[in-house]
Order: sequence, then structure tokens, then C-alpha cells
Amino acid sequence: MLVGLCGKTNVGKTTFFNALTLANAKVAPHPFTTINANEGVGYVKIKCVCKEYGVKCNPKTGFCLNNYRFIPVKILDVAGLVRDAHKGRGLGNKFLDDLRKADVNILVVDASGRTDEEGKPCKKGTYDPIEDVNLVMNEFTFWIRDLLIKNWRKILGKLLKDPTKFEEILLQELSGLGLKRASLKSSLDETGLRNKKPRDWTSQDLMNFARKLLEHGKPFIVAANKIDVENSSVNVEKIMDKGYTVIPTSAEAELALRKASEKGIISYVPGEEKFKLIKQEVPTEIKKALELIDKRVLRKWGSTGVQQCLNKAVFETAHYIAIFPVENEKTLTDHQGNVLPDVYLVPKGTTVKQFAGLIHTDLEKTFLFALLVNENNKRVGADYALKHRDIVKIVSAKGRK
Ligand SMILES: Nc1nc2c(ncn2[C@@H]2O[C@H](COP(=O)(O)OP(=O)(O)OP(=O)(O)O)[C@@H](O)[C@H]2O)c(=O)[nH]1
Ligand SMILES: [Mg+2]
Repeated sequence: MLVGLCGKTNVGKTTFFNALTLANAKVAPHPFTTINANEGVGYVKIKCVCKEYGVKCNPKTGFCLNNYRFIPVKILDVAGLVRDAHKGRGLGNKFLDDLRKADVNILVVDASGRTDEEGKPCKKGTYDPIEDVNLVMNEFTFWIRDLLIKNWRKILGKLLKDPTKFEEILLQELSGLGLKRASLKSSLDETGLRNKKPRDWTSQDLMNFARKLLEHGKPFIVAANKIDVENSSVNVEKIMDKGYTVIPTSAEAELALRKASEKGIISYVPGEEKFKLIKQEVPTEIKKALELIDKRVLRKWGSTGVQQCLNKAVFETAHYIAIFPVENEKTLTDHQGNVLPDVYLVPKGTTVKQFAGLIHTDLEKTFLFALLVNENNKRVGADYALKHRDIVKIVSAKGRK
């Protein structure tokens, strides 16, 4: 699972990335600080099953903190964009090329409204951050449209030879976008283009189709960032009113809290509404900064929003679920005795046999049935669609020998 961070330049993408990954990627108050994409590991947070079963986890990946399980996901922070990036302006369309790999995107906007279209500082009230969302959507759409235009002759040529295979040909020619067939189908249906001969498609048709492909194939969630700045709430509401899924965030506050926690100054579980000072002697400026975060972010908004945003992106926008595989259904361990060693993130609808294949191809080939530990070891067959937080033991012919 790869989560992309995209948006206009200078809105706080890298700060968001650093907060999620505790990396030290370069952050600066001017446009185009990031040139090459930063890749790192962040964690989605779920209620762990360990408490319900009275066991203590030994995670092989991620970690368990206060009975919350943190599961690794790859995070990609890309170069910022400006209008006409698809034509090569600013840092050009390199960011789009990076982003096409992401399963879901977090579109970061500057909800303080203090950076203009070019990412330069501006006076409050002179720029509407909804434009930050429109900018990304438009640039992405133009980029997909251009990709269609570039390949259209080839697509029509292939279609002449094989007139019934339009969907397959499109999927093949747009394979770089990583689209699923279902997204393609919905886009053809909703644009009404299914019944129009591809050779008659107009440039407006290609544009409409590109927009739908983006909507269905590249889901995104908006992080309305910099909510620690006064008067950001008006802008947050404005973006919500447009119907987007929006999480108000302060990447800077989350980064400060995670760093303070790492240094042993505070105890803080990412995503929570409060932290506790645990170090006795703390420099006054750090104490003041923490007090400000408490007042301007935590008390006002309930959390910094960063963890919530990642969680929502993965579990709600991208529709993934978390599954705990175990080899011993009584002790919830693997063969080395590690308790609840792994959690897998898989798309909703994944069957238990497909899941076996993710663990090991042999396990899928020799699959017999599975036991759902969280449902009194109920026996389920290959086609059972897994549910969020299922604990599963796969029984295979190989394992039985
Ligand atoms: N007040 C406030 N400032 C923030 C927040 N997040 C980031 N910033 C500031 O915004 C500026 C830009 O941050 P970056 O993380 O470099 O932004 P970016 O979107 O990665 O920028 P580019 O890589 O240049 O496109 C820096 O001065 C950050 O300190 C936030 O939550 N609140
Ligand atoms: Mg950056």
C-alpha cells in the first residue's frame, strides 16, 4: 500500500511526510523545496486485538502502543505543483509520474490561505484555498487527457484489428496509471461514452473521460493543513462545503509532538487529543511551543488530524482492511512463538484464499480452509471475504502433512 502526498507547492507536504515517518526531509518556507520525491514508512493505527485476547504482541513489523497497533504503509512525498505543471511549468509533470503509483493520495492544501497560487506568501483573505484542490484535480486531469491523446492513434489502430476489445486495449495502453477494470467501466458508463465509437470521441469527450478516470481510479482525501494558524476554520468549512472528504490538520504540530515524544519530553500516542509532559526540566521555549500546540490545535480541533487523515485515506478512501494471520489459533502465534506477529493491509473484498497467496504462493496452491479465530474458530472456505480485524489461521494440505 502506497500513500501519496500531493498538492500545490509550499503547503506543508514534506512537513506532513516528516510527521508521519519521522524522517528529516528538507522543509522551507518557499516554493519547490522538494525536487526528488521522498519515500518513507508511516503507520496506520487500529485498535489491536491483543487486549481482547489478553496477550502481549511481538510485532515483526510496526509496533503496538497502548493496545493500538501501528501498521506500516509506504508514504511518498512529491514535488509541489503549480498551474500548467502538465505542460512542464515549475517542476513539470514529474510529480504526476511519481503519483500514478500511489493507491490513494492525500491532497494537502494550505487552509490558512496565506500562500498564493504560486506557493508564495500572501495576505490572508486574498487567496481561496479551494483553488489548491482545483489546481491538483485540473493538472492531474490534463495529464491523463494528454496521455490519452498521445496514445489515441495507437488505441484506434488496435481497435480496428480487435473491435470488441476496447476495455482491454485501454487498460493495456494506460497500464502506467495502474487502473482497475472497474474504474474504467464506471468511467465509460458515467460519461455515456460506452456507446460512442472511439474514433468519434471529441477532445471534450477525452477530457470528461480523463476526469472520471481520475475520480474512480485515483481516490484522494483532502488534508486542510496549517489549522494552527488563526482563522483557518473558515477555509476548512469552505472546502468541506464543496463535498470533498476533508480532515483538518496541523502537520507542524504533529511533527513537534512526535519529536518531543521521541526525545522523552512528553508521552504522546499519535492521533490522541492530549499529551503528558514527562520530563522535569524542559527549556522554556519548548514548554511554550507545546502549550501553544495544546491551545491552538488539540483543544480547538481535538487532534492534529495527521494520523486520522492517514487512517481515513487507507481504510475509508482506499477501502483497505487489516487482517491478523496466525499459525496457532490457541496462542495467536507464528511457528516461532511470536504473538500476533503480522498485520496485513488488503483491499476490502479480498478472499481468504487470495490472502493465503499474499502470505505464500504455496499456501494458496495447497489451501484447504481457514479458521476465523475471532469467531470461535469458525471454518470458512476459499471464497470467504475477509472483514476488518479478522484473525485467521490458514489450513493447507502442506501444513497438514
Ligand atoms: N503554521 C504551519 N506551518 C506549516 C505547517 N506545515 C508546514 N508548515 C510550514 O509551511 C512551509 C512549507 O512546508 P513544506 O513542508 O516544505 O511544504 P511543501 O508542500 O513540501 O513544499 P514544496 O516541497 O516546496 O512544494 C514551511 O515553512 C513549514 O514550516 C502547519 O501545519 N502549520
Ligand atoms: Mg516538500
